[in-house]
Amino acid sequence: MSDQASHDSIQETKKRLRYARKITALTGAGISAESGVPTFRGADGLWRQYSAANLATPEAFARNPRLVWEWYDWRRGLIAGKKPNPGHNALASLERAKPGFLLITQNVDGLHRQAGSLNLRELHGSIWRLRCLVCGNTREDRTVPLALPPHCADCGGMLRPDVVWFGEALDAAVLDESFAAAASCEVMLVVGTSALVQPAASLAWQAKHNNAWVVEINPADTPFSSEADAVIRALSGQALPELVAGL
Ligand code: BV8
Ligand code: ZN
Repeated sequence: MSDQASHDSIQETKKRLRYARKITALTGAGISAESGVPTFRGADGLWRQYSAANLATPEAFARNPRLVWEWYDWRRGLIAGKKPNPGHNALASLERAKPGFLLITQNVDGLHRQAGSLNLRELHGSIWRLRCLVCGNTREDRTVPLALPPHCADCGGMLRPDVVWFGEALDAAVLDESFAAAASCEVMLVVGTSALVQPAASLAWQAKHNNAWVVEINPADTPFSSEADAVIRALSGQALPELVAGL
C-alpha cells in the first residue's frame, strides 16, 4: 500500500464521513496498542508460556481458576495505568459530531469509555467487571492487585472476569444491535483488528454486503483488507484524528 494510496483513502474517507449520517466503527486490540496495551496476537501478546487463546476459555478457568485469575490480574495491572490515545479520543469526538455514530469494540480494556465514548457496545465484556459464578451479581472493580481468587460480597461465590471467553456466546441483544447497525450504516470504520475472531469480525463483511463504504485502518494486512473499499495503512492514533478533524 503506497503512501499515496493511503493519502487518497484518507481524503475519500474524510469526504464520506462529512456527509454520512449513520457511521459505525468496529475496533480491536490495535486501537489500544499506542496506549501501551499489548495486542492479542502481536509479539507482546504472550504471558509466561501461555497464549491468550488457551487461557481465555471456560475450560481453562474450570481447570485452574487461580492461573487464569493471575493472567487477568497481570493484565489489569498492566492496563490500569494506561490512558486513551488520540485514536480513542478521535472516536469519542466523532460521536459528538455525529449522533448516528455507534462504536462497537472487541476490547475489554475500558479505554473507549475512559475516552468519553458513550454510544458504545463492548462485545467481549470488560476486564474491570467481575461476575459471581453462583448468584450472577456483577460489580465494577478496579482494585489492582486483587486478592485471588476474588469472592462475591453477597453470597461468597467465586467471581470470574465478566468477559466473553472463546467458546462462550456473546450477549444476543448486543450482537443483534451490532449486526443491525452494520447492516444500516453508510460508512464503517474497521480499526485495529486482525479480523480473525468471530462473530465480531463478520460485522465488517455485514457492512460491506449492505452497501456501506468500509474503510480498514491497520498498519498490517488482514483477511478483510481485500474486501475493504479503502485501506489506510497507518497507526489508528495518527489516522483517526486526521479523519475526524473538522467534522
Ligand atoms: C462463539 C475477551 C459460539 C477475553 C475475546 C474453532 C474452534 C473453536 C472456536 C472457534 C473456531 N472457529 C471459530 C471459533 C469461534 C471463536 C473464534 O472466533 N476463534 C477464532 C480465533 C478462530 N469465537 C468464539 O469462541 C466466540 N464465541 O463463537 O460462541 C457460541 C454460540 C452459542 C452458544 C455457545 C457458543 C467468542 C470470541 C470472544 C473471545 N474473547 N476477548 C479477553 O480479552 O480476555 S477475543 C480477543 O480477540 C479480544 O477481545 C480481541 O480484541 C479479539 C480480537 O482480536 P483483535 O482485537 O483483532 O486483536 P489482534 O491482536 O488479533 O489484532 C490486532 C490488530 O491490530 C492487528 O491486525 C494489528 O495489525 C493491528 N494494530 C496493531 N497496532 C495498531 C494496529 N492497528 C491500528 N493502529 C495500531 N497502532
Ligand atoms: Zn454471588
